[in-house]
Amino acid sequence: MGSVNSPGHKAGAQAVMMGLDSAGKTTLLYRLKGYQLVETLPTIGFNVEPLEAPGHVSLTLWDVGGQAELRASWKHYLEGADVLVYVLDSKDEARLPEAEAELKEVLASPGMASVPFLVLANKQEAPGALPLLEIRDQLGLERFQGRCWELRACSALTGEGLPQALRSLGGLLRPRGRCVSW
Ligand SMILES: Nc1nc2c(ncn2[C@@H]2O[C@H](COP(=O)(O)OP(=O)(O)OP(=O)(O)O)[C@@H](O)[C@H]2O)c(=O)[nH]1
Ligand SMILES: [Mg+2]
Repeated sequence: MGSVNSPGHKAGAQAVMMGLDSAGKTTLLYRLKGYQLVETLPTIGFNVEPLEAPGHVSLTLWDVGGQAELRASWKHYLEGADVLVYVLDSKDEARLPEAEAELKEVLASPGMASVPFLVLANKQEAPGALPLLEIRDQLGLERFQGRCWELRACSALTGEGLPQALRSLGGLLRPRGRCVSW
């Protein structure tokens, strides 16, 4: 059973968004809601919003704070998750190994073996952002061949790639058909 403040408690499709601090999760959440760009503060705890994905897919998107000291609580949000959204800062190459290690740990958590995941390479408009191919290789995403996952490029700042990200999210939540990775 989930706690009151976790996806396990809610009805409908539950999407849980994680990633290192400053990856752009909260900015993404509010951009996906169609809000004006807002100045964010590091998230302590979580933000949550209902969303509609294409194909009449209603979901609840949980945006969980990513600072190192908060990551021990991530497991509580995974309970009841139907899809994981993992956000990366594409211009933070130095912390890509840390992001990869955290993703690996999340995917190895109890109950996550059959949960599909969407990796969003955010901040793609920023100078020096790593291209998608390089991110795929550095994260070693190819080794997840038995799972359902997708990798998308986006920018929460410009809005580029967000409709595609939402479409991917809806697709991953539909009953399993073919899994397209990217
Ligand atoms: N250049 C650029 N900056 C972005 C983008 N998305 C977010 N940012 C900036 O990145 C910083 C961190 O964004 P947040 O949305 O607060 O990051 P977060 O992942 O929610 O961080 P935590 O809550 O600490 O886990 C802010 O200054 C945002 O304006 C983007 O697509 N491009
Ligand atoms: Mg945040």
